[in-house]
Amino acid sequence: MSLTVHHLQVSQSERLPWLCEELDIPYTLVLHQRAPIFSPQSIKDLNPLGQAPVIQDGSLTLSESAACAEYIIHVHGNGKLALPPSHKNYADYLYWFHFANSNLQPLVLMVLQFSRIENAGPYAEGQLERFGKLLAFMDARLVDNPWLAGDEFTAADIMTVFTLTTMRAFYPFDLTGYPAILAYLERVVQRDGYKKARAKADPELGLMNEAKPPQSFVERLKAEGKI
Ligand SMILES: N[C@@H](CCC(=O)N[C@@H](CS)C(=O)NCC(=O)O)C(=O)O
Repeated sequence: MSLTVHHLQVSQSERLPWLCEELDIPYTLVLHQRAPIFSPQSIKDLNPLGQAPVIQDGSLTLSESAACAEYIIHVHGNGKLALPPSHKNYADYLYWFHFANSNLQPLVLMVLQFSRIENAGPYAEGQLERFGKLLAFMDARLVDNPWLAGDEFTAADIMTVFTLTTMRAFYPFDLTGYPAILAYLERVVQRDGYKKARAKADPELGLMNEAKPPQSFVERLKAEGKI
């Protein structure tokens, strides 16, 4: 079977080309441009929810980046970048792999929506406070661990990094107060797999690992006269 990864540029589907580069497996990368903010018809034709990523493998079409990542790892990657139940860090691996899309990314999306509402109220303030706690929690984890699951780089890192980098073009949070996260991102952007994936998937984007947030995606569209 031959694997095709459909990547919506400037989006969390960047995880999958990065995974394929790290696994060093053959795949075809199809790039889709936002139109101008949401998915183009080409993604809607593949996924009724119109969300990326989408992968295709023979007759299979699959979405949800965590599901796609597990599929690619186990069907094409010989289990590499996932930790097995026998590994001492198995539970850490599971925790951080799921934390990315079950906690961190939904919370960022929530605080992004609240940031657009004036005087959003105590619930919004509570969520913003929780977001700060969550970053501090990740920072503490990364003080003594080079990678989220422990000593080894795993798919838990691939699931997480988008929210700390490219997502900041949508919700501009500053990482100045989180030195261990910044040191972690420095390790990430030094990886060949990350650099190769960025060059193929989003060549016009910087690495976005600095403390200050990158240029806003919406501001860029405005400057280009697209919205
Ligand atoms: N939980 C899903 C989220 C997918 C998702 O929301 N993708 C965004 C990209 S960041 C998207 O397709 N946005 C375009 C749109 O909704 O039209 C996953 O991890 O795959």
